[in-house]
Amino acid sequence: MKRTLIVLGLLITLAGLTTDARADDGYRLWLKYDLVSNPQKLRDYRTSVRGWMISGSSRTIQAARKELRNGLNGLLGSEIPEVDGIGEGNILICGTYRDNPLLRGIDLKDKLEEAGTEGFVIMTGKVGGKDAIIVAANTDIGVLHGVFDFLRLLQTQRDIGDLDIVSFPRIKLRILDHWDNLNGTVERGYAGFSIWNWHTLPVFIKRRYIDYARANASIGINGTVLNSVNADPLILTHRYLVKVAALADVFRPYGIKVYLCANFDAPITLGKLKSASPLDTNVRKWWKDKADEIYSLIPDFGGFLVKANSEGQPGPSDYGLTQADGANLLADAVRPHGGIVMWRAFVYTYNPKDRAKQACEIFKPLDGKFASNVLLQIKNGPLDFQPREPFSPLFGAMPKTNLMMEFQITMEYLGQGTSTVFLASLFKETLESDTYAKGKGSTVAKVVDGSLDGHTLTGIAGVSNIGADRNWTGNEFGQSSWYAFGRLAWNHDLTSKQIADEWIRMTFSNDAEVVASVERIMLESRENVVNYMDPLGLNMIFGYDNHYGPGPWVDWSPHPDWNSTYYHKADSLGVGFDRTKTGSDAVSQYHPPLSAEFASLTECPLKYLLWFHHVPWNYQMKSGKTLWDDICYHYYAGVDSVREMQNIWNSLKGKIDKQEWNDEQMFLDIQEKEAVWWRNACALYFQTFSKMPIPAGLEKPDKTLEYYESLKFPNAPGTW
Ligand code: GCW
Repeated sequence: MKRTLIVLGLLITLAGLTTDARADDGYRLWLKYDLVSNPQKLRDYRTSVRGWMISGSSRTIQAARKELRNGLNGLLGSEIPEVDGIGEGNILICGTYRDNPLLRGIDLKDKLEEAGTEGFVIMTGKVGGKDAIIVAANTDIGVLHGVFDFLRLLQTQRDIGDLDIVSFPRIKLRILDHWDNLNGTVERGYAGFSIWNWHTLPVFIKRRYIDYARANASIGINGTVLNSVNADPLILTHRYLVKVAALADVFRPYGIKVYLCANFDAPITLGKLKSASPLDTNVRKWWKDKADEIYSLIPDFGGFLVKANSEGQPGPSDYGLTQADGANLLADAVRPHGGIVMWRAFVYTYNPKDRAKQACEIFKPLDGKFASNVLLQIKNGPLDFQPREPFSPLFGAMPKTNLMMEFQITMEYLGQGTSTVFLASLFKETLESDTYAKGKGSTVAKVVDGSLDGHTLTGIAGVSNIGADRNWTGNEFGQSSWYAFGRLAWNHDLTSKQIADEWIRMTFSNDAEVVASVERIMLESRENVVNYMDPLGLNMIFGYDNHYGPGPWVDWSPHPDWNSTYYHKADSLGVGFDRTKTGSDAVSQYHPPLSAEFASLTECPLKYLLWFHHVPWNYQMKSGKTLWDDICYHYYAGVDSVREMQNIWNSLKGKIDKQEWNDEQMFLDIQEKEAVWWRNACALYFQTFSKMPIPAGLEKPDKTLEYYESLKFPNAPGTW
C-alpha cells in the first residue's frame, strides 16, 4: 500500500512537472516556432522544404540563418538540413540577388525593384529545373525580413504551394519610443522596470536585448528611442553613450537603429554654457561636437527625439524663439552624419481656452520652416492618447513639413497593464480618417506615408509597452498591440482582423474555434473600454496624475487643463465641450466638409458628440433615448461586454496553454471589477448634474460617489 502511494505520488509529481514544463510564460512572444499542429499542413511543409540555404555572411545573414534553423526545426519537428545545392529540389533558397547565383536564373528584376531596400520577394518557382521556394531581396536586411515573413506563413498555417509575394514598408521610420528613465523606472510603464540595464552595460549583454531585436525585426520595426522624452541629459555623456553604442551593436544586424531623447538644456547642464539658445554660436558648436562624438561611437546613430517647452521641459520658447528654431538647431548638428530629428508637437500651455487647439495654433504657422531632416511627431489625437479622440488636425494642416505619427502602445488611458485591449482598431481608426486636405480620400495614412504631399522622409512611432516582466508586456495581450503597431507601420492596409488572426495563431493556437473566439475578444475590446470609460466623445476624466481609474470629479489642479472638469464641462444643463463657433471653434481647424460635420449637432458622429458639443441631458438622441439614458446605456454595455469577454475566454479552457489561459482569466477578472468601478463612479458623478435616474432595469451602483472619490492610489505603477 505504502509503495503504491509512493509510486502514485511520484507519478503525480511527474505529471505536475510535465505540465509545468509545457506551461508557456509568454517570453517567446509570437516567435514560438512550436510544431505545426495540422498534420496535413505539416506533411505539405515537409515536402516543400526538404532543405534550405541562405547566402551571404554578414551578421544580418547569420541572424537570418539562425532564425531559419530554429524556426524550421521547431515548426517541422525535425532537423531540416542546410544544403549547398538544389539537389532533388524542394529547397528553400534565401539571399540577395548579388550573393546568390542561383537566383540569377529567375526573372526577379521588377519584383525586387518594388521590394526596395528593406522589402523582399517570396515566391515559388523552378530553379535549375527543380521546384523551389525563393526568399529574395536587394539587401541582407530585406532577406531577414523575408525569412521572418516566410516563417510566419508556416506559423499561421498558410498554403505555401503557390507563393507570389512582394512586400515592402510604406513608411520609412518605424520606431518604438521607450519612456524609460536611467534609474530603471518607466514612465507610463506597466510591465515592470526598464529592459535596459544601464548599470551593467556596456559589458553585459542580456539575452533579452537580442530577443527584443528579433521580435522587432520580425514585424519590421527599424528604430528604437531608448530613453524617455522627459530626458535626463546624462544620456548624452560619454559614459552613457558607450552603453548606447553597445545596444546599437546588438540591434544593428536586425536593421534597428538607435535614437536618443535629447534634453534641450544639455549645453547648460553638461556643457556648462550659460544658455541653450539656438542663436548662440557656442550652443551650436556644442551640439555639433556632441553629434560628432555620438557618431564616432555609433556611425549609424538615427538621431534625436525632443520634447521641448512641454510639461516643464526646456525649449526654444525660453529664448523667445520658435519650435522650428529649436528643431533646426539639432537638425544642423546631425545632418552631416545623415541623422534626423523627431520634434514633438505635444506642446501646450496650462491655461488655454481650448488645449485641443494649441498644437495647431503653435505649429501650423511654422509649416515650411523646419529643416528637411526634421519630422514633426504628432500624437494621433489633439489631446493625449485618450481611448478615443478625433485625429489631430495637424495631419492635413502642414503640407510642407515631414509629419510623423505618434501612437501610444502602453495603455496609460486604456486600462494600463491589466486590461485586454487590442489597439489595432484605434490605430486603424486614426489612419483611415479622412483629413480632406486635398479633397476626399486624403487620409491620415496618406499624410503619414508621405504620398499625399510627396514626402520621402516619413515616420511612425509607438510608445512602447515593454518592460522587464517575463512576458514583456505584463498582460500577454499587450504583445498583440506591439505586434499590430509593427505590422501596420509596415503596411497600414492590413486590417485589424488580419493582424489579430496572425497574432492569435502565432501566440495561442491555430485551432479554428480559438482563433474565432479570441479574435472576437480582440476586435471588440477597444470599443468596450471606450463604452465604460469615455462614451460618446467624453475624455480626460481619469484619476489625477496616475491616470488610473475614473476621476471625473478632479478639479483641484492648479493647471486648469489638468482637471477633468475642464474637459467634460458637466453642469445642470448638459455635458460636453463646445468646440463649435459658439465655443472654442476647434472645428474650424478641420477641413470642410469635416468642419461642418463636426460642428453640426445632428451630423456630428456620435462617437465624437461630447468632444465637439455641450449637449443637454434631455436631448433626444437618434436612438430615441435622452442623452442621459444613452450615456448610462453605454456605461452598462461596456461592463456587459467585459463579462462577455470573460465568457468567451472561459469557453476556451483546455484549448489554450494552461498558464496563458490562467493569467488572462485573472486579468479579465481585474478588468471586470475596474469596468464596474468606472461605470458606477461616472454614472453617479454625472447624475449629480443630470439629476435623472439610472434607467430602470440596470443594476444600481452598490457604493456611493463619496466612496469612489475617496479612493487613492499613491503607488499606482508608471507614474514616474
Ligand atoms: O500623457 C502625458 C503623460 C506623460 C507624458 C506626456 C508626453 C512622457 O501623462 O507621462 O510624458 O504625455 O507625451 O510627453
